[in-house]
Amino acid sequence: MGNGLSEQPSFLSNIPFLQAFHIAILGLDSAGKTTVLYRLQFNEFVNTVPTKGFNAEKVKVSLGSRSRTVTFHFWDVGGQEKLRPLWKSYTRCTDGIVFVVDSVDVERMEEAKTELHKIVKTSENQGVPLLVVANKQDLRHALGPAELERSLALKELGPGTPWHLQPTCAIIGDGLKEGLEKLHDMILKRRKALRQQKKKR
Ligand code: G3D
Ligand code: MG
Repeated sequence: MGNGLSEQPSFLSNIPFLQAFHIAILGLDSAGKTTVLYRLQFNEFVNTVPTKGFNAEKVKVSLGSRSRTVTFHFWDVGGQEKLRPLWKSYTRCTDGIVFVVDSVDVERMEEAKTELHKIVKTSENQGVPLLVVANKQDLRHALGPAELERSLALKELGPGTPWHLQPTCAIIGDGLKEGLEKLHDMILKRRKALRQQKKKR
């Protein structure tokens, strides 16, 4: 399995608007990962069933005030406990991680935090931009961004991991585009920094 970039001639990787970005969508089961994916792909709500393995979709999204079309390869990986060891394989060479959280599932917030920190801190994922999707904001009792930032201990991820927390409602699509814009910006910034580091060597 390779990421989109490895299939592209190297000159294309220097032209940001021609690139496809490889993104792993992770999170506990029932957080809303597949709903996020299909909302982005079809621009409508799709009734989901629990994901047994993974869903892979190539999605074109128009981003920014100039409506640039950006292609993302999303890998939506099942979040049940027995599937989580697979997450590592899907984040190998990934450009970004989307971690979806059910903002009302207070009981499993500690578990979500543990899984999030585990995957972000693996050596392959050092510095990979992270979008935390604080989903199900339409529900009463949903935790707000500040509470989620604290509960998930996002500040403890350290300065090496660029992250953004985005409140969303995947059912109607609220917040998803804004979140992707931020992720896209973080990815481009990281690539630029990596290119500059390479030149200095
Ligand atoms: P997963 O892929 O992370 O396992 P799913 O999660 O996308 O299958 O979603 C799990 C359930 O959460 C689904 O409901 C889905 O409709 C619901 N859901 C997803 N996003 C939102 C949201 O923003 N708000 C609300 N209220 N519900 C959401 P069912 O009933 O099919 O289990
Ligand atoms: Mg799913």
